[in-house]
Amino acid sequence: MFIKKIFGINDEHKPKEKIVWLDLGDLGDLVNPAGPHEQWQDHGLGLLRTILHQNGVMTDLLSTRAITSWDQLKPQLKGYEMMIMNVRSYTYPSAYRAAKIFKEVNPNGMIVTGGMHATVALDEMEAVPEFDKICQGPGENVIVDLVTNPAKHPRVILGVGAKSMAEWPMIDRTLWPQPNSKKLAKKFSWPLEPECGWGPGPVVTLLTSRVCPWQCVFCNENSYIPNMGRRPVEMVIDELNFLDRKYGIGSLVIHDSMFFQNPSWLEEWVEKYPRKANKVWPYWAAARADTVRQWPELFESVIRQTNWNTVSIGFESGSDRVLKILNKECTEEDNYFAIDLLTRIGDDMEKQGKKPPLFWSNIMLGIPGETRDDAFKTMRMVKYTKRILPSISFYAPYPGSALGHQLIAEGKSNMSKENYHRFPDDEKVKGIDYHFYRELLAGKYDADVNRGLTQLAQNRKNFRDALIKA
Ligand code: B12
Ligand code: SF4
Repeated sequence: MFIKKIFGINDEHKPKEKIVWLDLGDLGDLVNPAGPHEQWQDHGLGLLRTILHQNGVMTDLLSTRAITSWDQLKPQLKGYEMMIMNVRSYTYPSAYRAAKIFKEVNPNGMIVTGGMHATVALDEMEAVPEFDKICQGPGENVIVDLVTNPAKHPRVILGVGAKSMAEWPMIDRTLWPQPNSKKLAKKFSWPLEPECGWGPGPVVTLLTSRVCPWQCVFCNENSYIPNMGRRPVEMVIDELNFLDRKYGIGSLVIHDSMFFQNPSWLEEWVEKYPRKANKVWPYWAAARADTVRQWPELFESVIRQTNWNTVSIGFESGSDRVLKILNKECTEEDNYFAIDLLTRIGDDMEKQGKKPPLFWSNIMLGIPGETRDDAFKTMRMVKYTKRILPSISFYAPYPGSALGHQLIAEGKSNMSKENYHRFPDDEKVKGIDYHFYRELLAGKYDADVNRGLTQLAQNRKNFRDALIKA
């Protein structure tokens, strides 16, 4: 009972405020998480709650990740006049279920929603009568008015965002949900975040830019996230130094969809981060193979001088045919160029007694149109890479993306409002031979995959564990 009281897992939760923000995610992710990435905090929630509180609109916070059964949510939600949620496609099932529960216990209460899913799948949001307000697009310049004067707004609202991330306040990280078990709290480092194997904790997750301008058909977020200016380098460093003084930082995860873009910003980063940050913390951040090939010197100096030690690249596929299907605008050659360059830099750093950087490599399998030979080439590229943390997933047709919309329209998507998830073994598209892919990952086709690889590369095997929930 004592532990239950401390961490709030009880039926006695009493509203302090009239409004509650419900953080969304799988049950138990802040109690006994299945993996590290489920514990990352939601920057949309953090930013908008910060803005609300700075404007005197106070909210309580609850989280579906902090409970372990839906029954626990009912008594917690009772008594609120308003519930706010940031709904992404992968949290839509939780939002849907929570909305039903909220209305059951507060029939006169109002539910205000926003987030990616509202932007890309409005029809699905509108079909849920419990969602009283649905805001598409960015919310930073509309949230206060919407929450304080909801009657003024129609059911579907077009959000208003900042022109530049320079206008965003620093997120008050204490407004994020806390881990809800003694065991997790010990290693979480709240209000910073736990380490996930990329760098030492406490971890600071941050965003320096919002939109990636490319148009990969499985993603193309620039079709639904309005363009906005990048956060100035100095502001990023000031925030990090502030957090370091207050909590102590171990490493960073830069959540930008595409960190390695905009050379002038990166040059300034190379110049200022090593000089002005309290410490040159190692970090995880994303690039594309073609931008690495376009600006190899810049890539090398960002790696060497700013301690960019986990380079996330969405290689996606090792086959030109599939890269074309995906409109990745990267070729097999670009991919191998980036792999060879990072290997060379890593070997050199190792010789100097430094920790070599490695790839966090996003790979997709089960893409419509992919042949077995394409998949062998992809696995061959994964095995070829010397220093790699592969993150492999079966392609999922998300709304918002061109290919996702097409497959949904053709009735080929298996994702539904009860299950939008990307569990490793989920079969997300009709007509894909998932049995073959599972066997491929288990090594059954190693003879085909290994063709042309050195013995050392051939020895890298069994990638079933690399299938992450993503
Ligand atoms: C960081 C990130 C992650 C992190 C952390 C997620 C987290 N806990 O927040 C990790 C790595 C774990 C992750 C994982 C995944 N992610 Co992700 N992720 C992102 C990323 C890069 C940034 C999110 C972010 O912080 N944005 C900044 C904040 C400020 O924006 P925001 O939350 O959308 O909020 C704004 C508006 O939506 C709006 N708003 C939000 N809520 C509300 C509420 C109200 C009332 C109002 C008025 C407005 C409003 O106002 C906010 C300010 O403008 C985005 C891409 C992007 N650039 O946004 C993808 C993105 C959200 N992820 C996506 C996906 C698909 C995934 C994965 C399924 C795997 C993948 N990458 O393919 C997994 C699923 C994880 C899981 N099962 O739990 C998609 C979602 C698509 C969709 N249709 O919903 C995105 C858009 C990327 C993409 N283009 O594919 N992700
Ligand atoms: S997959 Fe990566 S490169 Fe392609 S549009 Fe999305 S964020 Fe940009």
